[in-house]
Amino acid sequence: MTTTITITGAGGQIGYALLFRIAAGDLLGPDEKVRLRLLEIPQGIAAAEGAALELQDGAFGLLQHVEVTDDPAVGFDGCDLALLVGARPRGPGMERADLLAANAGIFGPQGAAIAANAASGVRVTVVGNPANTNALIAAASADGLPAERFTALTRLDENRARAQLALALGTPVDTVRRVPIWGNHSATQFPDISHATVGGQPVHEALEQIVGDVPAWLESTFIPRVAKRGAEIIEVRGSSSVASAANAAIDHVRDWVRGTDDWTSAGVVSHGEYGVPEGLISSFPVRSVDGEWQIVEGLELSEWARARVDASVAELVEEREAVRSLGML
Ligand code: NAX
Repeated sequence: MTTTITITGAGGQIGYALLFRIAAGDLLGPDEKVRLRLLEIPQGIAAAEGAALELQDGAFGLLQHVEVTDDPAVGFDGCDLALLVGARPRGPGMERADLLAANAGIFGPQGAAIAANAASGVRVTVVGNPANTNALIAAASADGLPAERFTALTRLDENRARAQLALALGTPVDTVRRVPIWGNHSATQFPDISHATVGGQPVHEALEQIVGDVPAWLESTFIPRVAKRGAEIIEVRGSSSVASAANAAIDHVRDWVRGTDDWTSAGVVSHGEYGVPEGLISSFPVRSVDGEWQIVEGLELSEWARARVDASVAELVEEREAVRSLGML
């Protein structure tokens, strides 16, 4: 079998990190051949073509074909998996409404091109920011495709949260489980440890031994650290998160296709779960079963957690309203 994978913004930083991992089999395993379509805007074509030359030089056994294009109809032709990475960054002096409008102008037409050209079972993952609302716009423009096929990446936030807990607890990261992100991929996101475990023990109990006042630690240290990690990386590295973002995108798509054995986080369409308004693409605790994300239902949220979820969801509602008022939804 060969899977066709389209990466938009393939000439950019995250695109560059993604391409080689996908070609090496990190996304779909060592037996699945891949065909890559690199979709760019004209200014990014040369960088994508350069990456395509390097892909040739990697002599990857699984890589069947690479195509570079600035035509969405060609880029999404027959596509099984789409990673929408290319987006309009916030420029100096740019208002939030301008940013939302500029991205609606990208993700609307891309959603339509996916519906018109991709394989009927296409699965779409939006990485480009504002990821949740961009996914919402793409889904709304994709006539005939269920909104469930459009997701936003919040796995990097979850990976960051699990890593911070592992550091605090002095334990390997794979022993820390069930740390969902709720809401928007933004500073309002809520990394939730209420149901988290470490080596099977509640994280809350384990943390108490180390930090004492857990609620205070969550408010003053953990949540801001996770939410502002992107800014910390920029400050230390002098450039935004790239390899960790590509890694999270690979985790997300791999789990979506192959399934999960526990909860993870993804921005998926709400059907009203946990009171999140229907149609929003919000991050939830999810499982992947038979190739579909399922929201983990029935979790108790404390009053404090509820307020955190509500604040982030309110931001998603505002973003949707802003795009609607521009007539772009
Ligand atoms: P770069 O600026 O390096 O690359 C973006 C690429 O997208 C450029 O090559 C540009 O030419 C291309 N592009 C722009 N508009 C396009 C369009 N309409 N069609 C196709 N390609 C287009 O950014 P990079 O560091 O790769 O980041 C990409 C996006 O990921 C940004 O929006 C960034 O904010 C977002 N991120 C999202 C994360 C998440 O967890 N959801 C984390 C990492 C990252 O911040």
